[in-house]
Amino acid sequence: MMNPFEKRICPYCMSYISKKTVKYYCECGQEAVQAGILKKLKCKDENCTCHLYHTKCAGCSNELPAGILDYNGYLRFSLIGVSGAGKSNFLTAMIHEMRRNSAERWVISHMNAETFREYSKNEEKMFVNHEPVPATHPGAIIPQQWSISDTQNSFMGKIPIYSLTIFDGAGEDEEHVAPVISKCIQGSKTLVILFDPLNIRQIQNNMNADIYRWSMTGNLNDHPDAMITSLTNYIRKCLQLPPSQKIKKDVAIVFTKIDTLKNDFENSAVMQESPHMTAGGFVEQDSVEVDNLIRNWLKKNGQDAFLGVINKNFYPERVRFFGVSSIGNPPVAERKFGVITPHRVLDPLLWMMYRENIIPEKTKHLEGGK
Ligand SMILES: Nc1nc2c(ncn2[C@@H]2O[C@H](COP(=O)(O)OP(=O)(O)OP(=O)(O)O)[C@@H](O)[C@H]2O)c(=O)[nH]1
Ligand SMILES: [Mg+2]
Ligand SMILES: [Zn+2]
Ligand SMILES: [Zn+2]
Repeated sequence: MMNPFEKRICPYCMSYISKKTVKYYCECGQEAVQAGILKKLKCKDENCTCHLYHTKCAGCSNELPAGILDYNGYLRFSLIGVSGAGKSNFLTAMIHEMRRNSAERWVISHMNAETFREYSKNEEKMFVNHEPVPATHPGAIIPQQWSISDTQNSFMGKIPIYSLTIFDGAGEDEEHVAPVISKCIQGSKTLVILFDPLNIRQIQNNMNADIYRWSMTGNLNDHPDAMITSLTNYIRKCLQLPPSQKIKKDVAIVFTKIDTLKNDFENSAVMQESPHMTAGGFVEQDSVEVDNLIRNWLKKNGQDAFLGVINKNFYPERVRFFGVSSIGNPPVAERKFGVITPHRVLDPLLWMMYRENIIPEKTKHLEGGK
């Protein structure tokens, strides 16, 4: 459950918001004020008949999602990674999977029209046209805002609702520190760093050339440890942290496109279906197994330096490695996907929910048993 002292922040300008600081507006454009003992909202115009009010942030004047001050918890994360790492396809597949699972327990809903517009455009590309989501325009960071309701856990008739704010920018944006991105990174509870394993040259050499080409949009970034160093330097600049201090955030390091690594991971846990949703919580044991498999895979491929950079910059107990595939299978042609079966795309989000005590720890369901 949520910490009652947790501060809420505006998803647009990241300033703190509370019932006292937000501004209320009437549908007609006039300011609205709270009146009477019940603090009911009333338009300043006595004759107004709108009776429809909006809440705006006093800092940036953006309209705040309805009910944002009453949610039980807040999850906020930024997707970070070079251009072509797979951020936007991952985000689309993640929300798609959450919506698909919604019937069971968690109901995910958009909090504003912009979020739904952006998501449905990308979802159509991916799941209807079977094409990758287009590259994100530099400078165009619009936070996506979703709410997650826990329908099986009502307390005195009230269903807990959590807000989920996600920032997905363009990889190019991570080269210069712009105020908007600094704020997103500062305001994130978790940093989700996406890493495309195809950037390791050894992998390229052992892979079908077509699949490699169809899965890559950016240039080969041959020094993953240097790339991760640049990313951490960038995060530090955004947080105004000196190099001597570790970054105090949870970090999910997500290996994307693992559909191309079936020969490497064979039947190990990374390639098995995610057990968390079925178990109704977070199967820590499975997640640790996947984390180990990916770390060992990095070592086997000569990337000890990558792990070194992670250890140097983050707190080890706050780091978790994940392996996902947004499409489940390699592309079938240039800019063309076949059947789409997202693989383990909810694992990082479920880890965050577990860290926030929103979902419990579970043990793996045994074959055939309950
Ligand atoms: N094989 C495979 N390829 C993928 C997968 N996800 C993305 N790709 C490929 O990677 C390319 C880049 O993915 P994006 O999601 O656009 O990457 P991004 O990180 O959002 O890139 P920018 O918006 O430019 O920063 C896509 O066009 C696909 O060709 C995946 O799960 N498997
Ligand atoms: Mg993108
Ligand atoms: Zn604001
Ligand atoms: Zn009015």
